[in-house]
Amino acid sequence: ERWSAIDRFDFADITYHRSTDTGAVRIAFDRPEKRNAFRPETVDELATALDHAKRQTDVGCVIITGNGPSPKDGGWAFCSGGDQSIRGESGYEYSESPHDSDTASGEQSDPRDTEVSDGVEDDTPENVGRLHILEVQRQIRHIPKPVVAVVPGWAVGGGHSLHVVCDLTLASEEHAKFLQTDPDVGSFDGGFGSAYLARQVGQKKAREVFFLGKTYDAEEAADMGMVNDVVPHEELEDTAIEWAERMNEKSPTAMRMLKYAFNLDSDGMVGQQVFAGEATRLAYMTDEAQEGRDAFNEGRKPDFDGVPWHY
Ligand code: 2NE
Repeated sequence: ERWSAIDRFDFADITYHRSTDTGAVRIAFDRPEKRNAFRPETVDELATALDHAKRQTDVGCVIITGNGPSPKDGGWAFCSGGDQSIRGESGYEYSESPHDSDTASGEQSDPRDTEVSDGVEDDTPENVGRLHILEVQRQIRHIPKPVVAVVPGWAVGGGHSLHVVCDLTLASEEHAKFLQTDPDVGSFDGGFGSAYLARQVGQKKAREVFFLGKTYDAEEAADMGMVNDVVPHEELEDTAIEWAERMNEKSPTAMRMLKYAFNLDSDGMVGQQVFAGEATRLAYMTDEAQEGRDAFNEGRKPDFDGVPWHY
């Protein structure tokens, strides 16, 4: 009753809900028997849901979590990273018939579904290994509203990096566990998963996370500075909704500008571009900018007389 399904999508690896109380959506990994490991299909679905969430102008908060417990052993997980069982030579591979009836058929069409007509070269992309979870990391980073990682269990490998890149992390007191296995499986997130983590917890601790591969419980992760709060497992979702309600009471423009301001010093020129885009949007809303537009459209010189040079 807290959430209602957004059923315009036919997702197989995630679930996607809208809060019935406040402007929040809940995107959840839904492969609990694999500790919510992601495969390329999962990543496509995440990308579709995040893009949809971005466009909802009455949604001010995105919650990313993992469904559970596992029907096999009762274990909980946020996400255990890339599914190692379908990892090929250069990345994670789609299954043989990736978009069968039991897989995603969201609004975004599968780029490999290109029709081939006589005389037209088959430009269906090959099923090469994918690492496009990194594109999802950038979506989380650039979506103009806070993203909260709600961690009900294991956050491991690429799943750990996903919580790192989210704006806030809320963890289950009993079940949340944080672990970096990247170098155990010959992988390395050399971007946000490590460098941005170091900005959160400091260089020594971030190096410890990767180099020693220790498992941290929720309290330890909070003490390190990579988790904002720890609550009893049964209170996780209510707390996430409370956070969403608090954030939804704030000025959307201020929240968006703050998110991009926080990103700016670790996003380089891209961060500047994103921040500047929002500054341009604000400028477009002024009489001054509208006079510039109108003058062009009316074929006259713009009249900026009377516009103050603010100081
Ligand atoms: C997550 C962890 C620590 C859980 O351990 P435990 O003991 O609670 O569960 P168990 O028995 O290991 O796992 C339960 C089932 O889930 C599967 C397991 O194989 C097992 O399956 P069954 O034996 O029941 O059939 N499972 C769990 N994680 C999986 C995974 N990632 N892929 C496929 N199957 C998985 C423990 O399971 C663990 O350490 N998992 C591996 C974590 C890992 O190494 N992830 C990949 C890191 S690299 C990455 O994510 C990445 C990146 O760094 C950059 C770009 C893209 C991806």
